Amino acid sequence: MTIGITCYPTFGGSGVVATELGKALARRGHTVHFIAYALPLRLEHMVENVFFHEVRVNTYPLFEYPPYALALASKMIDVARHDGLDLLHVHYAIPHATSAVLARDILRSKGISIPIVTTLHGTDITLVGKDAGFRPVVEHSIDASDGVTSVSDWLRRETYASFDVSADIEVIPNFVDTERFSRQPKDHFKRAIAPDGERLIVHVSNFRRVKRAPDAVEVFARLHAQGAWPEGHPKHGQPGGVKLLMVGDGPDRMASEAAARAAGVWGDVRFIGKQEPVEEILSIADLFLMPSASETFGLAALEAMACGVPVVSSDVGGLPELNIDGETGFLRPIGDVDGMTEAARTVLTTPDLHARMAEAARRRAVEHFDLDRIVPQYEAHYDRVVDAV
Ligand code: GMT
Repeated sequence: MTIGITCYPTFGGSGVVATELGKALARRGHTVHFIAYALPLRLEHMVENVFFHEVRVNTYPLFEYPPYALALASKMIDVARHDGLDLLHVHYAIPHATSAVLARDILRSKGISIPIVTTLHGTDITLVGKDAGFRPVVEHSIDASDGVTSVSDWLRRETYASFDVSADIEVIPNFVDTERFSRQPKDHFKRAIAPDGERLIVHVSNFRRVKRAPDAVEVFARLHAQGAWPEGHPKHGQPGGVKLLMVGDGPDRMASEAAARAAGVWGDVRFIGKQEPVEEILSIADLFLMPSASETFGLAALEAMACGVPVVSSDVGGLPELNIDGETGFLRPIGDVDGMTEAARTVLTTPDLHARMAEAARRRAVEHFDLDRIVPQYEAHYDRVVDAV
């Protein structure tokens, strides 16, 4: 098939999923055309059958707000016509699904039929989409799509509960390349950060409010004060024994840095900004913290699990579909910093439990969320949609 993919090309789960999907589809013989305002972040190498079309919005003094949705629809029409698209797959409802519906309807009026598939990722539904001003547009864009998928069962239920939509939403969970995301020998890197054999805790996010990044620092500070040296270590029972890596950047970075200073753990926390390849960092992690207030799926946690890292997360949204409490890590209520600290301490100080959870995390990623298991589900969805129009 020749497939057009539109996504946000930034550090964000939906863009990562869209880009990895496009690359995987290309490896499986499809031709993929990315249509976005910038080159998607993980589209770093030239691939023979992958193309990129930049959406440019002309500025004009009259436009206080550049009409991106219209520029995107126009580019979709252009690519569909000249590159012979069989299907357009858009990630994130706003405004991508809306632009796609417009593009499809214009093309249809010219006798060209191109079905569209919309994948819902979360904040398009939970935050942005519930804005009353957007509601009718989001509902129409979902219902007018030829196929709709959601990255977790929770999001599917949430969409039906929050919106008046009747589209049949298929759950196709997010995925990870478990070959690329696997534990690599990076001991020198680990020794540089944790020279005394401290356990390394990692948080990866875009530091938006919803991620509650300062909670990760707070959990770390409490663990540090109580001590998290593993059983059998000469310092077991003493304070310390942990280091924290904060990966990513965004609005709450300063608040997180302030929390680390206020708690007196600044010397044991490193804020390292946006990083690729993240699998190298995850390869030296002992625990992943995801204290989010809302999380449709938690792709960053899945990438950690694939690298054999147990996860302590909040029990919100789609996280219980990914992180199995007591098996691959622990789930605690939003904002339960004490509970998360206790859970993290249990995993870090009990080597047997840590090894069991690390193995279970990797196994769950491989058995349920591997790219080769999930990408064919998208292909089957495309086939059904194309056959139906
Ligand atoms: O989490 C974000 O702020 C980014 C957002 C996005 O749309 O890029 O992530 C959402 O989609 C990811 C990929 O499907 C999911 O793994 C994240 O859980 C989801 N984020 C939220 O629901 C907050």
